[in-house]
Amino acid sequence: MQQKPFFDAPFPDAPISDIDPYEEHHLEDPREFHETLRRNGPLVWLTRYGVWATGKHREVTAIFKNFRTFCSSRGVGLQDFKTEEPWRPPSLILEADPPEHTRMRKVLSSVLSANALSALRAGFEKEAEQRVDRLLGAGEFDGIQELAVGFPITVFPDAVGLNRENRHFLLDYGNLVFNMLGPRNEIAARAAQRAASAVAWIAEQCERENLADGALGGDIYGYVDRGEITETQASLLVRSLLSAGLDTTVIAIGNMLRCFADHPAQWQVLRQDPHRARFAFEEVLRYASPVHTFFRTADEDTEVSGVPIREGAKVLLNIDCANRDTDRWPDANVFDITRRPGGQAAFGVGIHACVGRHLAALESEVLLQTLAAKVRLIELTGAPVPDANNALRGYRELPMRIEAGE
Ligand code: 4MI
Repeated sequence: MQQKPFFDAPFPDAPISDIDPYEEHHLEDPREFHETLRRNGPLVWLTRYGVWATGKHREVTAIFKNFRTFCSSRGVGLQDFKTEEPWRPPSLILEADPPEHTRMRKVLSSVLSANALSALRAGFEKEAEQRVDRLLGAGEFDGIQELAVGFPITVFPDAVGLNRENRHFLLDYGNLVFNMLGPRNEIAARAAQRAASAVAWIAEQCERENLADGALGGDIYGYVDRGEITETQASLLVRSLLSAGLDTTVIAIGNMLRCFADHPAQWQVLRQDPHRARFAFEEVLRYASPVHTFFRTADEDTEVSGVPIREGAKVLLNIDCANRDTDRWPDANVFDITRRPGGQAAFGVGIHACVGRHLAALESEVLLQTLAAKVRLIELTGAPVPDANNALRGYRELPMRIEAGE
């Protein structure tokens, strides 16, 4: 048998653990890893990977906010871009620090502002209504295929301005992007195999001539015409939309369906007052965070909550554990859409906090409101099948049915 790697603790008496959070069973059910993080907190050294890890809300938030010391330009996965070659040209926004990050962020945040997106709502509503109406007569169906994938895979590429062919490549590519944030394990290898044709296809879709006018992709190229970014930068920013925009919302919607199937009383609370959809979505993100892990890299010697951290150290930020931190929310393990889940970390915190969050919220909110208006009951009809991913936590299958009701 292959010897497991072992990275010595960086100082005597450092809290250490040999748990491997990237084993498939931990990715599918993180409770044991979360327990390890809590027991050893606030930071624990993972001997299998030679990285620090935290799942405390306070430390996760503090490290996200301290973007100068804990940089993103050395990669936000397990790999250090300073010492290892990234698998693709780094993202100009996710894997960048100020001042370069700031310029790119400005472009995407105006293209993706709540205001710029409001014109999309009516089209999203129409698509959601047709889909829900069809499923009301369908009996048992797979909530992942029919809703979590089916809805965003139509509205999102339309919003970006992609043509209609080969859209399934978007899922394969996103799956690869997120799996490559972890170790080069079996899961990453399978993702790479599946995405073999998707990588070149994505690069092609990012070119100006393949993007419809009057959609988000074209809006990004508008900044080239005004001399604010180069053509190459524009294509990489479109790549960021395509990397981040689909798998995340697919997982979020799947997790949302599971939350409400498991908590029928909360479904009734929402149906009484569909305007709660926006808060409900935030609570889903807190309770079942789609992105479980991002890293930062210490770009200088520093310390966090008394723990010394050396330059070059990677820190694993376990977002879904932080979002269940009972020091932050005494009833963190209760799914309650009436809470104000302010401070939940699923979109990240600080300068890198999700720039596409208004689009994600619009998609989820429209689907949720449509369901709330037409559906009395969301019910699982079989066991959900978890989808092990090195950075995302969600389901591959969600057998379910929905019941019509005013
Ligand atoms: C939040 S996930 C994510 C964000 C940005 C990118 C990929 C994933 C990118 O490629 O810029």
